[in-house]
Amino acid sequence: KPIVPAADLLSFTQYLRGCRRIVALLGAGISASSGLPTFRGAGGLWRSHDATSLATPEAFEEDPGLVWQFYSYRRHMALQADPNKAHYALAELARRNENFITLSQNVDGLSQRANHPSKQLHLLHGSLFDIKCTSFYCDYTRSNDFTDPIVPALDIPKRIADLKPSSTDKTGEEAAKTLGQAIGTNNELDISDSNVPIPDIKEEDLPQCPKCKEGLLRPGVVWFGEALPEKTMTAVENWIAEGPVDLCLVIGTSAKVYPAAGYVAKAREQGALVAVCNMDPNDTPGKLHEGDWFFTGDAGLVVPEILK
Ligand code: BJW
Repeated sequence: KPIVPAADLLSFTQYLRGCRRIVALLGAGISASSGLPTFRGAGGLWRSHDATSLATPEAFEEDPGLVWQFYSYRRHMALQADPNKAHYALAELARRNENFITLSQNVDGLSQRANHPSKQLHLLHGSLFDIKCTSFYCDYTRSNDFTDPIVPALDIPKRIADLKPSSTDKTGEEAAKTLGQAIGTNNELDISDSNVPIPDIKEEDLPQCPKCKEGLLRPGVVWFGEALPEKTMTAVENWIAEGPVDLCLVIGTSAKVYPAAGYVAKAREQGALVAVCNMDPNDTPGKLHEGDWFFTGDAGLVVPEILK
């Protein structure tokens, strides 16, 4: 059953047919349709922590064990999730039109797993499956590491389950008590639930740099206050500046984080009309202009319908 109002769908598809250069900005909402949590609003809490407060160098500095548990959980969830019809529709658009690029703020690998042509996919905030050294003096990185968990100490469900109820370790007793309630329908322990006690992890048990043998490893994502990958920014900015841009799709993002959100205004400067797809009708990238579109609803349903 179509969910987009017929008149909007008609005007959009007519315009789309005449478009040459198109850019899409993706946010966590597109992957919410695949069951992954967003950052802001409902679902933006991990245990009792605001997800954005964990995505900072300061949080890692203060408690690398906690931040690694957050990312280990997110890596696991992303690997369990499947790309949805919106990821596939965008990948298909990229195959049909070499003048279409996707700018993804997401780190979950779902666009790649939907076979989005990689030359047309720019990862603004890195990837959960890239790993790098935290040492200022070390340049160690590795990509596409899908090991889950990345080190045995981050196999939290197993560590908790291994703890005996008779243990004198307080974490063990508490864990054993809540274990029954915390195991979800897929028989997995949900460590995003703050009622499930998680152990402190010793720094030496966290992922260590094999090159410098001094630094801790960290996820290859872009945290607040960090620069986006320079090559990616240059490629995106050059592509937009070449102009004209006919259309900017803004899908499942609150468009509050810069420089990513700023690319919408840059596309507008090159003539683009903007089409937003979001569950929340208030989440627009600035004011909408005459001729723009707002498609309210689940990206997993709306995007395949408007790109059909
Ligand atoms: C659905 C749906 C469904 C739900 N269907 N829709 C200019 C002005 C002001 C501030 C700044 C500025 N320039 C820079 C800043 C500072 C800062 C910033 O932007 N702060 C703002 C918050 C004010 N930016 C930075 O720090 C950036 N770095 C930088 O600028 O560096 C400068 C520098 C230069 C040289 C040297 C050093 C520094 C870096 C930003 C990095 C952001 N990182 C994170 C974490 C990534 C890793 C990880 O995933 O853990 O990126 S934070 C988080 O926010 C994540 C996301 O990619 C990003 C955006 O969030 P997103 O995707 O929009 O998610 P939500 O949750 O906000 O929204 C979801 C939306 O989906 C909602 O609208 C829902 O309604 C909707 N939705 N279900 C459709 N089913």
